[in-house]
Amino acid sequence: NLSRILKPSHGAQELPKCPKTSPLLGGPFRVTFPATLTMDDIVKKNPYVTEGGRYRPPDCISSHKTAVIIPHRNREVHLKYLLYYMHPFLQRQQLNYGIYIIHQAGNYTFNRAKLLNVGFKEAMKEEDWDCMFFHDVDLIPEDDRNIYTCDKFPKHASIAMDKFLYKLPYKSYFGGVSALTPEQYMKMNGFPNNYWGWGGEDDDIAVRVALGGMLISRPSVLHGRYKMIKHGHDKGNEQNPKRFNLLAKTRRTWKQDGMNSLEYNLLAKEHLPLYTNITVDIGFDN
Ligand code: UD2
Ligand code: MN
Repeated sequence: NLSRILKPSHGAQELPKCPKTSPLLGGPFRVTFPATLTMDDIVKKNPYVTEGGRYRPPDCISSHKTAVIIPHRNREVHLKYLLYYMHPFLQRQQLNYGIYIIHQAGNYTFNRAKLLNVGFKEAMKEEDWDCMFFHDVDLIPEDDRNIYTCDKFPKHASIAMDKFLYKLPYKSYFGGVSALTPEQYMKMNGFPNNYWGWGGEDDDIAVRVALGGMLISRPSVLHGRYKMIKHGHDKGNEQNPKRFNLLAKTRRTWKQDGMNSLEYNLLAKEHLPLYTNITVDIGFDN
């Protein structure tokens, strides 16, 4: 039977499964910020990254599908350095991954948690991700063994940051970088939509984890290390004066406010060489 002989062989299906621990992992690495780096340099350094900032290992089948979701406005330089480190870092972990930048359009007050909700929704429309990493643009991991996969419980990954002298600032701290499966995310109705400006939303998310009946998982303090690129306070992200009042009400509001009440206007979705850029109008506080 000729047709059978000529059937194209699907190379990808013949690849072996990736090993449980990637042989490409190193340990700690030094994070510096080369002055002349351009986006084009980063593209050239990552020949296996495909449009939209997607990657799968060329030589084995990974059993992990991780989306990295980054809230963003007006931090182009931070974004460049994050991408410079993040792509090779995730590749050494042999993950299938995609990077999404959620760009808040306009000049209204910034809303990190709502942008993360948008990122979750839009990323899940594209692919059946099994783990979402919610990632500040200015945090660079410093150790390969900080594995970007999800745990049994929502994971807080950035537990040891240089700005807090590599210690957890307080016990329920959940800011910076966290990772949830879609199931964990939906169990807590996602993140709050009503924190406009700086602060409080990360604590609200930690409370939601508990209200959703879950614990917080953390990597080893030796591995969950990050450098935060130094920055001042952004214009348009002033401290949110309502944050304490909002936090006091989370227990009563979390079931009404979150993924099930999310409204936004998608303005653009671009599959750029190093990431998928989602530009969104999320409205404003009233
Ligand atoms: C802390 C938390 C952060 C968040 C914030 C309070 C750490 C490491 N992180 O960060 O997760 O809870 O407090 O809201 O402790 N952003 C922009 N453009 C802006 C403003 C913010 O892109 O104009 C994004 C960006 O990804 C940034 C993130 O929002 O990393 C958090 O804002 P921040 O870096 O100004 O706040 P920071 O460092 O106090
Ligand atoms: Mn920051």
